[in-house]
Amino acid sequence: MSSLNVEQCDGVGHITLNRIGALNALSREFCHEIDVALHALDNTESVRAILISSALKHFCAGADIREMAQITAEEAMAERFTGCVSSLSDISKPVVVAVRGLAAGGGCELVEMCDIVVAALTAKFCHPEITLAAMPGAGGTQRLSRVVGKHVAMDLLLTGRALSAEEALAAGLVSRIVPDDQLEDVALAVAKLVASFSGPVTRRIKASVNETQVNLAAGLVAERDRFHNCFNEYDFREGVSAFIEKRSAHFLHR
Ligand code: CO8
Repeated sequence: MSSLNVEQCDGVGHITLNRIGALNALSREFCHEIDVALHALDNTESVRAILISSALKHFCAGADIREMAQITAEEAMAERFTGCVSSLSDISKPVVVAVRGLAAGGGCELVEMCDIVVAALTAKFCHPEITLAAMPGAGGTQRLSRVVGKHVAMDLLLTGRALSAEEALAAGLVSRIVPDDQLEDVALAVAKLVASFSGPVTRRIKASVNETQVNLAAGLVAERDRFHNCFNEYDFREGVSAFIEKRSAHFLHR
């Protein structure tokens, strides 16, 4: 079965994440597949809005920790590895995301790159990178802080705690909350509504809103460099090993 399903309907290009067995963890291969699908839809004239959802119980468990355990610091730097879909924030068309279950780490960064966030009532949002002695590398420190403000962002990033859908709505990370059994229908209806409006204008609105993100590009580069430094550290190797071995991490603070 494919790990990605792409459909088109009424001006909406719909990508369904379906990497079974790893909760949509963002391996390099999976990220590449998503990147290719996103660009194909961005370049398809009949598509005026994109919807991303998950076929699994969780939206996305973040970067693929098993894969990252194999990557050296040199490889991470050379590849500009972020453990995340890199091109989502460059997509010119509006992107709606439907979040069910957990959006964790790189999965939460994907949500932060989208434009309208529809969450199931039981959805949760977190940045647990700190529990691995890691940090966001694809915009988590940058976009999250701009959306929810410094103090909520620091709480999430430094403690790893999850926000409920209601807390995420109050903090501005989520656009709207719907009952779990209505998630896909409502998110698709939102995407179809956006797609029913003038494509050039919705793209201009998106570009204009994104221009409010002052200094985002420089912040993303600085964050990525700091993220790559994690790969050189003992605690990071211990953190990812502990996850894989299903045990608590014992950090030495170096
Ligand atoms: N990568 C690889 N495999 C994963 C991941 C992941 N991120 N998350 C879950 N899996 C695997 C599990 O190992 C498990 O595999 P198996 O059945 O073979 O043991 C399978 O998916 C199902 O997972 P669980 O049994 O744990 O499912 P639960 O419903 O009990 O729990 C959770 C779901 C809460 C999502 C739990 O799986 C979890 O905590 N996952 C890790 C979440 C996380 O820490 N994400 C952040 C990753 S780091 C990141 O995204 C940003 C980049 C930071 C870089 C550095 C990090 C190393």
